[in-house]
Amino acid sequence: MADQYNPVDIETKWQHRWEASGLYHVDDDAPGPKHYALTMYPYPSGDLHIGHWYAVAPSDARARFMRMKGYNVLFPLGFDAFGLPAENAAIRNQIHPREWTYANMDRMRGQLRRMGTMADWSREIITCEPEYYRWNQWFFLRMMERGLAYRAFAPVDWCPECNTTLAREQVQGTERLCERCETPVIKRELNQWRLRITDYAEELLDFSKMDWPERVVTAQRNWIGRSEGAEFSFKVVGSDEEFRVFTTRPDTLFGVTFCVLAPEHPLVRGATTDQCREDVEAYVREAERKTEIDRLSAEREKTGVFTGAYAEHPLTDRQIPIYIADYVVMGYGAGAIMAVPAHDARDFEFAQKFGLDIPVVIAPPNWDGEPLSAAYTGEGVMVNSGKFDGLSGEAGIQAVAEELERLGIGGSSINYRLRDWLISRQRYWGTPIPVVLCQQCGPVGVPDDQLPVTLPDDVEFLPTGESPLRQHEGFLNTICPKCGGAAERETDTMDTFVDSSWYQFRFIRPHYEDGPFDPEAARQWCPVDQYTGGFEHATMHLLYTRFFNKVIRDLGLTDNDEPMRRLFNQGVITGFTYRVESGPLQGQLVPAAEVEVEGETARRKSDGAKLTITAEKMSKSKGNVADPDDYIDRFGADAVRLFLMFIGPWDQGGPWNPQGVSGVVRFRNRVWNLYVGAPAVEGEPTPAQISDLRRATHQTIKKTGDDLENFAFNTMVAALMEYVNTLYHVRETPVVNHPAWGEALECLALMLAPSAPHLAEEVWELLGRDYSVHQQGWPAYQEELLVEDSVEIVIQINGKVRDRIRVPVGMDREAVGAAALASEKVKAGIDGKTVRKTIVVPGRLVNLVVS
Ligand code: ANZ
Ligand code: ZN
Repeated sequence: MADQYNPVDIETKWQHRWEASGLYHVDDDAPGPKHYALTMYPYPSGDLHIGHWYAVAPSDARARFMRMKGYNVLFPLGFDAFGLPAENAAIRNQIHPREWTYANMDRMRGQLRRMGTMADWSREIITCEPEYYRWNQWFFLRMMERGLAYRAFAPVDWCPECNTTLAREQVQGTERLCERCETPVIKRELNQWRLRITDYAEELLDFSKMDWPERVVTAQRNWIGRSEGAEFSFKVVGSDEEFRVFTTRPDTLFGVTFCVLAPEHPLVRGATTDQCREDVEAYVREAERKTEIDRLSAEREKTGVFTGAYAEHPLTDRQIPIYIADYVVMGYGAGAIMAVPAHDARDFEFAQKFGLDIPVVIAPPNWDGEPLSAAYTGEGVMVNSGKFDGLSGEAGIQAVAEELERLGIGGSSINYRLRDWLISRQRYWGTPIPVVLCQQCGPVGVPDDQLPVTLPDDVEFLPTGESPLRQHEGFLNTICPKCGGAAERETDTMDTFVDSSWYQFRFIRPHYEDGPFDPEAARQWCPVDQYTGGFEHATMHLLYTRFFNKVIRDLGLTDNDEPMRRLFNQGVITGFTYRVESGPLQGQLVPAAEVEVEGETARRKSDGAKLTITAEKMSKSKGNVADPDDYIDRFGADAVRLFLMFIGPWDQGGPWNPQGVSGVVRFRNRVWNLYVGAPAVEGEPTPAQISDLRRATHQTIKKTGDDLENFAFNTMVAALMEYVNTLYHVRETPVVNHPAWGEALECLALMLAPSAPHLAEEVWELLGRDYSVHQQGWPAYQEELLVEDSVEIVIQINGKVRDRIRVPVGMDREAVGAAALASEKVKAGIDGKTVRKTIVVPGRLVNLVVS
């Protein structure tokens, strides 16, 4: 056997050669149909962790496969370089966010190179570069011109002690305390920018032009949350005020016994009577502190207070008490409801608690006129509803909506759960919103020729949480582009999700200067053919990017309706977590380094205590984090790539098993040994030996190709392993003297190229072939070679298995029976007795009845 495979040297050697020869440079005009493969770019947190590897390595393998299939493949990488962690690091470690971010990117770029990706680094994008974010600003201005970007008051989480806004992740626990000083967080209204994604709500519900996982489509559909119903106004008794409500059940209008305003509703202050004011104000303050998720939860006990005011029922002359309650939220519908306790569970609970009437207006089947013990939300006939009695379902809903329209107070309406996208962040490390706030002119967009509005470097990082831009006089003070008077710049920056909403266009020409992207080149490459990334982005990034694409289309810059034709969501890598199984320390975490595993059981090294094993999300505190660098130093990138693909179906993820890696390392070494030292075998192979090998080769080509096509990386690796086992048997036979053996070794190298690119390149060279294996086509299989020409037959004597033999496919029953009787093991099994009966199941089994 030759020297050992040295992955680190071999991988470094090829990485240098690939780079020097520009192997992965993508030429727009190269032959072959275009294929744009994109994986969600990483946030430069400092280290490429195993989750990044799990996202990138299989995507890279798939892109490589497509390249071998003859496509001109674009597979770019870049960095999501703005964001809060950089700013926090700045406050904590007195290092500028820029410095921190660039150092991290350097390190991660190095790690990505070590992975052996086919990324074309000349297309890299870095979102914190002015040449990138100026185009965020440009898009913002185009949206502002079209009314798609607007400023309105919106609540933010605010710490009254630190005097600052807090990001969601800085608000802790259900208590909602400030991360820094543990003061209860309150809501505060700030004037903030939003993008009008709701203008596209209806079109965003059309998923017909893309092939995305059903799970993502469902999540987006629910997030957009389309409801059909009616919207109309109630008049407040004894005043000119009115308020609107949205309902999905106008057919229940006669069952309204109270109305509820959201505590934030603008009418609350005016409508509340003096007797009720104190209670109402206290309730409003309390509601401010709760999250919307809490408030809408069906399980929470309903609370509320009476405002002292009444509304006029539009169809009867009843006067209806107006309450405020936190289960009604301001951002949905009209921020107020008509409450129908008999037919809405939340209203039912509220009415019971406050002693309000619960009249039935939709008769449940077989209803006897008795009061209800719970809300009836099903179908039924309208009752107690005047001239509408007897109608049901859609007809009732229609009829009441038409009546509201006739009265001129409302009508049918469609409501979406989707809200406009709030992009203002009171942060430094982001894209400055390109707006000047002028006392005279209001908010004025910065003219295009003054872009980019550059983020100044010389700012002070104080832990105030307020953007350091507010303290930067040079940035803050400016002149109004419209009237020339003194004015201030907007100091909020944009949500970093803006950056990734259109990045696929920018990758194509990352340094293009005449616009956000080169429209000609984009026409050629877009849409993205295959996008990969995590499911957690289903309702944020994956919705924002669709919205941006539609805006870009409406600006005339692309013809595509959707940004990404296909999407695949990879799963999550978990880590084995060990805890003491019993005794006084039961449940205590034990770091993996202190664990000894034997088969299925784990024990603590120090005292042999038995441990339970679970697979959990990796985290430092659980001691179950796998550090990819460490594994690459020891085993090389190919082994880690192969192992990640082998773990299980890619969309399901699974536990990182340190022992599993060594299995893959063994496989890799076995592959290499096939190329460096075959023992000489004398003689001529039989035709059967040759055709068996060729069949195995061509079946494996088909299997691995199909699997790569379908993202079934785990079964692809398994098929390669099985094939290598076959080759180890074959190399003991004279087939090694036949061209079929050469074909096998060549095809194996090609089949390994997507998943283990360094190993494949190395063995390709050992075969004496010209550089590079990555410029070869994917091997073609021959259909006629796939067919099995023999089958395995099980031979039983009196129902017990005695032997297995191979016979030619299609052999007749008699001949199969005779072949069975010729087996030495069968002869021994019969042992002189008489064969009474021979049962042959063609292609499967022979049973001999013997006595
Ligand atoms: C009266 C009614 C009667 C309702 C009935 C339901 C059943 P979806 O389907 O999710 O759109 N609603 C409206 N605005 C609200 C708000 N801002 N906060 C909380 N709840 C609100 O839900 C629409 C229903 O949710 C509306 O229809 C309204 O209650 C409530 F038998 O109106 B319904
Ligand atoms: Zn002005």
